[in-house]
Amino acid sequence: MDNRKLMQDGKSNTSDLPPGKQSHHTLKEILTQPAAWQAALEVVQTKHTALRNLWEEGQISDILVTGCGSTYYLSLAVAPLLQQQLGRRARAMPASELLLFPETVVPPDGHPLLVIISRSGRTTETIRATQAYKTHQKGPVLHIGCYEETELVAHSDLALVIQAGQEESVVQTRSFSTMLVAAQAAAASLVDEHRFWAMQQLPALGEHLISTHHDLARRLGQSPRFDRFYFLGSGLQYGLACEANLKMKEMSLSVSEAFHFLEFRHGPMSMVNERTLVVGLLSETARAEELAVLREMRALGAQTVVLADQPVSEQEADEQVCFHSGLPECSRAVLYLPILQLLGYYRAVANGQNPDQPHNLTAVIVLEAGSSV
Ligand code: F1P
Repeated sequence: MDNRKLMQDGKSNTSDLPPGKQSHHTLKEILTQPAAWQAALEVVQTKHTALRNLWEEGQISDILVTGCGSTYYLSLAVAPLLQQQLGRRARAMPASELLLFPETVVPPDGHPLLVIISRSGRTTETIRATQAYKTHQKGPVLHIGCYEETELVAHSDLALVIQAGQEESVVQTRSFSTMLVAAQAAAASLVDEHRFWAMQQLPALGEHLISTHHDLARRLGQSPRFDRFYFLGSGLQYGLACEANLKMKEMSLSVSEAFHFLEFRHGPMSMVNERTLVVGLLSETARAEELAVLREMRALGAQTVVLADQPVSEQEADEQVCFHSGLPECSRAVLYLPILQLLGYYRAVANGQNPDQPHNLTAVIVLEAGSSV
């Protein structure tokens, strides 16, 4: 893109330091994210009345959820959750699709709510998509982000801004999980106050998960056995599998992909061998079918890791991360993230990469005024 002007979002570039001396913002941000989840719950609580008014007065027919990169994958995780919880058709798309091909993603009629997810609130294609949507649609706009006083906040009817999610690292980790908690809490607060209050357990559950399984993530991330990684997730977990894949790919430059569980059999499993790590983000709904896929990949030589709320038998997987939350699937998606983020972080360090400043990437893609995208 000849006139694209990439903006460093004031990030400190630690790659100038010798590898052993780099202090990584990314690790600190991964380890401190549970505290930011508490802040997200408090923001949703303070905005509850405004959220309810937006929902009840908006005569919402559909829900569109959009973002870019990590926040597009967050949209993929949020849209099915909103459809399931709020009983409206919900669809996720990259902001560039909403901007460039609106007739292929915006319903021809009705009164859609547009949920705009953006850590910075400054990504040009997200802003332009929002501006175009407001010009042509009569639907309200809800923004979920980490910065106040941005263009996206200005274009939104309501903004859920969690400043505690802000990061020094280019890579989204704490911001991603914090915005996910805000989205899940917003849905819960609209349909079931008990479910919203039950989410107060998430920060403590996250702290316990990190302290219990940090070593597993480091061991697998540093293992020389693996030269390819596959993240499998279905239903509410597919978007999270895509984000786990992006963390591995952008931080460590590894061969890595995400698939729906059963889709993996239809071709991509041809890549599976003894140097493969297959990570399964288990659901409750399709647990048996998902475990069958993992057993097959193990038989092909892969090492398998299961992340689930309830434990599996040792015959089902080589390693497992259990949340033991007892929370419904729609409230606990964030618990999959910290260990997956740590896996990508330790792989990056093992590969001699600087996770704070991934190769070729910047914190925000800001295009010059008047430029084409
Ligand atoms: C969107 C985004 C990030 C990505 C990178 C470049 O930013 O694609 O998801 O990790 O930082 O920008 P935002 O709109 O969520 O601020």
